[in-house]
Amino acid sequence: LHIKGLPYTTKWLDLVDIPPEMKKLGIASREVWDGNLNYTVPSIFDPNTKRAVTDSFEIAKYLDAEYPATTPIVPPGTRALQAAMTARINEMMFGIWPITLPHIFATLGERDVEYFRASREKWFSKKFEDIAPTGEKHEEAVKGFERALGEVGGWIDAGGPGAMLLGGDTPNHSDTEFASLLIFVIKVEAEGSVLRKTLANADNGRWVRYIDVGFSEWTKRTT
Ligand SMILES: N[C@@H](CCC(=O)N[C@@H](CS)C(=O)NCC(=O)O)C(=O)O
Repeated sequence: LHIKGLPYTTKWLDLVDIPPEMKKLGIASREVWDGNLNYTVPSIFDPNTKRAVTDSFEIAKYLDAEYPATTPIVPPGTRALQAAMTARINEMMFGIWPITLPHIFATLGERDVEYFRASREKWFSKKFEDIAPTGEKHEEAVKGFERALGEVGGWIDAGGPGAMLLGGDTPNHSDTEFASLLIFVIKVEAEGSVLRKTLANADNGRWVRYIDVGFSEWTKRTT
């Protein structure tokens, strides 16, 4: 919405309020992440068309179609490619997600604590305290993250000399997914943590520049 310059207001939700709010908008239950979730954010309600749309890729495609005079997020011919890129970015996210779970847990509001513990224990079939990897498994996950950063860097470089973003000069949907992952790591991990250090130092600091150059304008807004 920022990239397109479309005005909006945000309704922040506790996790436990996501299903009832989505139902209220008329969004159907669906199987997300192997059926571990049925309702997710982001979702939008467009007062112009009275339509509710869930899933970030679907939202991006909807906005491109409904507001064709705005910057396209999924330009023609890039759907398949962006589906592949976002699948890899999600895989990258799931590689480090177990490390971040205890830190997410520490930020939760009181109403979400019980839900978060129970849902993640079911998801991983493990006691919550045993989900985050330790020792070699932790190191492997961090190395995988570093490798994946390099991989995404290679995709950007394949865009030609001077390319800063996956979308070239303007962010595309894959950039928003990737930047969200990086910003998530920065917000949820403590400064000086292995993941934060990896992110800051990998590929000669290119990811700090990526967020600054590509996304700082949009990440300032928190409401
Ligand atoms: N493919 C979906 C994934 C959305 C998703 O997983 N959202 C998470 C938060 S980032 C969520 O809504 N979680 C709800 C919960 O954990 O109950 C998208 O791109 O929108």
